[in-house]
Amino acid sequence: MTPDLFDDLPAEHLPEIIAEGAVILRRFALDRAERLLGVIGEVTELAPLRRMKTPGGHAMSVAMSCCGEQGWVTDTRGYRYQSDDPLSGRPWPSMRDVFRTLAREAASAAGYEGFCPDACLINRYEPGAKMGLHQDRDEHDFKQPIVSVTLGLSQVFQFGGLRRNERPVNIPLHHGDVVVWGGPARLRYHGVLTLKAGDHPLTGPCRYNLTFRRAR
Ligand code: MD3
Ligand code: FE
Repeated sequence: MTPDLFDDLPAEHLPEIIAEGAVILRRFALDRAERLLGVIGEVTELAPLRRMKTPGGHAMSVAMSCCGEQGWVTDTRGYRYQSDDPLSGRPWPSMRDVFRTLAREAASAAGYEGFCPDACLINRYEPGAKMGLHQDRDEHDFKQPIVSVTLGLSQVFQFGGLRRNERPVNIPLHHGDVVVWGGPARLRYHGVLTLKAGDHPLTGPCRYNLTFRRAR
């Protein structure tokens, strides 16, 4: 047997380049998953998870909350970032250090130095929940990357092209996986398939996804 070139490297965190500008860091957040989930609990006590309405008037299947100086909202008036939680009329809970540090470290591991997010979206998927193909284009500067973190149940991510009609590639994301999207991948269409029922030791029947962004 020929020894493999990568045998001595830890199986963890090997960057997997899925397209120019898009890097998967498998299990990158695993060792801090329980702390991240604790912070999700703390934030969502102040800004509860809610199913917002799309501009078309349909309730999204994913429940969302935010922390940071800016939060992403949708209602019949459209999609936007704003500094107040529309449920309470008060500022979103502040960005927590564990969150900020993870986002910065992951961006740096993917080649984006100095990432400083002002928004973290917290998505909670329960069985049956999904997110259709879309672009993230409500942010001010598309040169800033987005960092995403999966916690709990696995879910199939769909990674498309720069045009909606390009067929997406399916990529399963698991507990602790982090993906960084920047450069030419920043405006790619993407979504997630319907979450299947399951039971995760830390999150029970759901998947959480954190996305760190620079909105302004
Ligand atoms: C690719 N969330 O909140 S994260 C979203 O799993 C969103 O909750 C999904 O799409 C989720 O907007 C996917 C992965 C992701 C996030 C942003 C991207 C992939 C991206 C921006 C550009 C290209
Ligand atoms: Fe998105």
